Amino acid sequence: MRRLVIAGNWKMYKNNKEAVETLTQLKDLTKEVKNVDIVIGAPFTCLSDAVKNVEGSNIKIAAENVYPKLEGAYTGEVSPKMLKDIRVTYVILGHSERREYFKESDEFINQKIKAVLEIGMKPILCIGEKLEEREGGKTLEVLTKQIKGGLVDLSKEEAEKVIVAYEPVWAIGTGKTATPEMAQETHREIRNVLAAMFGKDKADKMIIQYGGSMKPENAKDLLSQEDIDGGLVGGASLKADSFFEIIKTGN
Ligand code: G2H
Repeated sequence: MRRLVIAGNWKMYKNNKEAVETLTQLKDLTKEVKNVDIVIGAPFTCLSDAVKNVEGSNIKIAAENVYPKLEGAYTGEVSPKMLKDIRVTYVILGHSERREYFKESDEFINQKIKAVLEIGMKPILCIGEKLEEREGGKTLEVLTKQIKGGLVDLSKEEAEKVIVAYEPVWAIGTGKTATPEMAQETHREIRNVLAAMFGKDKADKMIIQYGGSMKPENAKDLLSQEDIDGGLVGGASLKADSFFEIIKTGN
C-alpha cells in the first residue's frame, strides 16, 4: 500500500552541466518505471536547470538543505520560498553530515521541516545512530529523540507528508550496510515511534527510506523488507546506470 520512494542524494558533487547530463540519461532509462517515485537531491547551483530538465518525466528534484525563514538578512542562505519558486518538490533535512559538520540540532531541523511543509514542499527527515550508540544499545533512544525533536508540533496531516530516511551513520559512504533484517527491525521501531506520535493509521502510510551504502547489489534485499519503503542513495546515485539498477529492483 505504500509506494516506494527512491531518492538520490548527490551531496556536493556535480556541476550544472554534469547534473543535466546525468538527469538526461536517467530520464531515458526510467521512462517505463511505474511503481517507484524517483527523486534526485542536487546541489543548489543545479536545481533550477535540474527541475527544467526533468519536467514531464517521472523524476522529481530535491534540495539538500534550506533555511527556515521565507526571506531576510541571512547572508548566504536559501529560503523555502526560493526553492518553491523554481519548482523544487522535496528538501532533504537533518542529514548526518549536516548534524555533524554544521552542528544542526533537532530544534533547528524541526523549524526547517515546518517551513518546508508550510510552503507546500515535502521534507525528507534523515535520522541515524552512530556506531558507538548502536554498540552501546542506544539506537532506539537516539532515533526516538531525533524523530520527536524533528517532528514536534506537527499535525497528523503534516506528519503524513514527511518522509523519514533511516541512515545509520556507520553505514554512510563506508561500504558497510545494515543487514536487511537489522534494517527492518529498526524501521519497525521507527514506525512504532511514529504511531505513538501520530496514530497507527498515519504511521502506516508514512514512507521510511533506508540509506547508507545502498547499491545495486544490496537494494533488492533491503527494499523487499516490509517496513523499508525506499532508499536514500548517495554514491550509487551519481551514475545514472547504477541508480537505475536500484530503481529497477523496486519497480
Ligand atoms: C547516506 C547516503 C545518502 P551513501 O549519506 O544519503 O550516502 O549511499 O553514499 O552511503
